Amino acid sequence: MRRWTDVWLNAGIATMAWTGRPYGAIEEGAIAVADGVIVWIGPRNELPNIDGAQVHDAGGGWITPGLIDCHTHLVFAGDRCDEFERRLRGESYEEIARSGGGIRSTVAATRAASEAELYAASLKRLSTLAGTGVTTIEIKSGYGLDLKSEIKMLRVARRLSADLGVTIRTTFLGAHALPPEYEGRRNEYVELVAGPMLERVATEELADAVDVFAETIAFTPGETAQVFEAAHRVGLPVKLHADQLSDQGGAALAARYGALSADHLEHANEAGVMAMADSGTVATLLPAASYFLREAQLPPVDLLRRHGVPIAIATDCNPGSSPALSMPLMLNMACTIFRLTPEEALAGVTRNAALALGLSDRGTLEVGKFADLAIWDVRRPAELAYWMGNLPLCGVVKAGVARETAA
Ligand code: DI6
Ligand code: FE
Repeated sequence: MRRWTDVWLNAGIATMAWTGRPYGAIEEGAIAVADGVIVWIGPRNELPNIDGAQVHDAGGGWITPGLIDCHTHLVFAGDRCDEFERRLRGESYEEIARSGGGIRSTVAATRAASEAELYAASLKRLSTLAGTGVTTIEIKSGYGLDLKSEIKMLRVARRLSADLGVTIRTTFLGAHALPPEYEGRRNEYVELVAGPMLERVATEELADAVDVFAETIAFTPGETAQVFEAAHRVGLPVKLHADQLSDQGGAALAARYGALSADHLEHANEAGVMAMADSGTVATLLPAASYFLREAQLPPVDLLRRHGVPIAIATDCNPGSSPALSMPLMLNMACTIFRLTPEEALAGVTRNAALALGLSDRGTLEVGKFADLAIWDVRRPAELAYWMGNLPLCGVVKAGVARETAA
């Protein structure tokens, strides 16, 4: 038998695995780890001899899988607090976007920032988010919108993973908005994204997936398909910002290309949801964006449940529609605004978030998976979705190694 290096004891364990029990829970559990991977998990009173292993006392709370934020735009320069104030005075998100603000104003700031400045600003946000129990995060490009600046963003995202004990998956989102210099020349920009930009990103292995913002203020279904075809040619899976502000048939489009996830989905229709169920596409819901934009239309949670589409929950961390940096707050919002159960919400930031990133080595606590753990000072798992602005986190373990936490 492989030597166990570490054992965690004295906690309930929400494994989030399919065991038939709520949360896949083990009331008084133990987890043994070797080489960063879980080698034994079960009730403490069945734990074999642990001689030689370092024993960690989890303090009588609950252990969950390390949280996974599967949709962020965390690398950007500047902020859009001024637009927040404009919206409070009555302007809409779309009006601000059409008047040259919105994504374009972050593009100007991000292009102007040096790689070092962009890294420093992003590192601060990442360490805040990581300090809320996050061990894996996806980061999209999409505020560069020219070859040089998109590459700069993706390089910063890749480099960020080094110090903080967080796995970073990167997504190329060149088709986030039409850059101002391409006004009136949409085709040329889409060809640039689907051609030279994507080729460079693929050659330098800077992205793990490709995303498009399909929306009236962004890209059409036809343009989206063009980028998706190109992504498949270079062997990258796709994701889609789908049906956020209007029904663009985005859910069905994502499904047609076997997308890992379709995200937002407030205005998705039932045919699209059914297509997602068939293609195994995850629905990533972003409650903080709904909240921050005061979007009245809620995503079709009942349809997603009825058709068995896995639901993930993410921050959508970005300066325009979701300046969110706390995963436990997302759990609360997913329940309060979208009416998910606390168990569904927790599955959304663990098991289903891993699916949305195409990762089968994490997201649940089972033998063979990475020992990415979050340790919480709570009496039962539903409490994780209950508190607002309180962070009952007492430890994070990344691949078997205890990580410094802000908590
Ligand atoms: N949908 C969003 O919610 C973000 N991007 C997107 O495609 C918003 C990005 C921004 O406003 O800066
Ligand atoms: Fe987004």
